[in-house]
Amino acid sequence: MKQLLACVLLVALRLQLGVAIEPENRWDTEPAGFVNEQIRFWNHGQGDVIDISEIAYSELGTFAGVPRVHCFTKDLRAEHRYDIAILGAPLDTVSCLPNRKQAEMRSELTLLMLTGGRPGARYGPSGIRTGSRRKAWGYSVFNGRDPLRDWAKVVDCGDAPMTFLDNRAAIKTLDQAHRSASSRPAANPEKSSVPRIITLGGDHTTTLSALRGTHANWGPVSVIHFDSHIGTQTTSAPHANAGSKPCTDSYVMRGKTLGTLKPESWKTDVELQQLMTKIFQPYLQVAVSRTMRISSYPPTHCLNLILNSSIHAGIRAPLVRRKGDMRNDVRCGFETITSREMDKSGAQGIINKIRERVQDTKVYITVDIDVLDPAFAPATGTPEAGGWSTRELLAVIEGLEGLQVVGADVVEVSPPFDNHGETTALAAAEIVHALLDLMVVTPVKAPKDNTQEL
Ligand SMILES: [Mn+2]
Repeated sequence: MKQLLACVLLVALRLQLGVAIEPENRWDTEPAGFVNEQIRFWNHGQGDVIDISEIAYSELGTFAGVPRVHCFTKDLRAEHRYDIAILGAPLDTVSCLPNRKQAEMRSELTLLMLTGGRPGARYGPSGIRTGSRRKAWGYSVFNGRDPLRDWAKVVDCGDAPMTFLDNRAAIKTLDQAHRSASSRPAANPEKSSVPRIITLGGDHTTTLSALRGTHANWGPVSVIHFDSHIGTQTTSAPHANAGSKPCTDSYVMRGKTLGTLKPESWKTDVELQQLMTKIFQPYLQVAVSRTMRISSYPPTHCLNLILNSSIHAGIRAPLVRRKGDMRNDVRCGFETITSREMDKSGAQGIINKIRERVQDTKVYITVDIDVLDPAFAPATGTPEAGGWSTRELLAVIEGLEGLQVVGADVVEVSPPFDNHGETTALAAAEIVHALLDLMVVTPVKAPKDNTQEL
């Protein structure tokens, strides 16, 4: 009761002396960004001119309000340099093969189909940016860091120009966009030699381009793959019998879907063949030697962009083949953590398992938003009930601090299916922010060989 009285008295006193309270006393530490601007507005008097020259939150909607930079220009002057870039990949390839006959045709379109259930991932980049409006500043209560006020220059490249009329052209332009955005000197050469990219999908096809771009600068990587689907099933006849499901799953994880095409079918599409040759040839030798060591699986099936130390986490979607899918998955270099392991070992157990798997290799983290339960991420192409909460996933990601993260993405966000509270967009933005934090806290330098041409 005494405390209540004291509070009332204090409030009354403050109201009376309101004008005497210095604005700077409102804050313990230096306010920043949005807060600064708010103070500017609060403090203005009649006739004052408000300085709007440094207003940050009224810009066009880049991710977390970071500067927009033209990342596809050949102009490499300082203003076009950065350390970490957000790159939108607005693509969804929704068609699935309706019958066996078409499956047997193995058109290249088969290879690039991802989102089987709900289209709309092409709006993912703008949706995630919208969800990031309140991420412009702020120190984490968990680790005390703010990745946007640290050493790294973080920028938003906008979206790669991806046509929805031709998947091959779309992927090619995304390849180019990744190459361009990541093949320039970084802004802080003492910390990082070339920029690292966080891609906003787009469906999971977009990960292939990102992995190609990552490989070009960093070599093969361990992939930490958060998803409800394993994504390594073959795009062959079985999926003609199983509805849209396998289409959903057979995205081009580490080039695997392309890799499972029979060589003779490559010849049906010269352009695709050239594309594959061009892309895969430089690191075939690495891939073959690794593949040969891990299994007798034909090297043509595993043209690794990734290392045999990759791992899925959050898996729960049904398999097409009772045992064959997982057998194939192991051959492709993956270990699997199912969604229910969260109940048994908790976030820390999962963190330990991932760390044990990837060791000190360079890692690429790909987050399919459907790793979350549809309660936390309803807006996605292929929702699977029984997933992790947003908090659980964020805890796992944050637990990966210290790993050498050289690339990342958040894919399969389909804003047309989000709710009014933008639940999925908020979760996705938070995840991107967490990935960004991992990159900032652990700078990684590219091998010298890969930056000579810059
Ligand atoms: Mn998925």
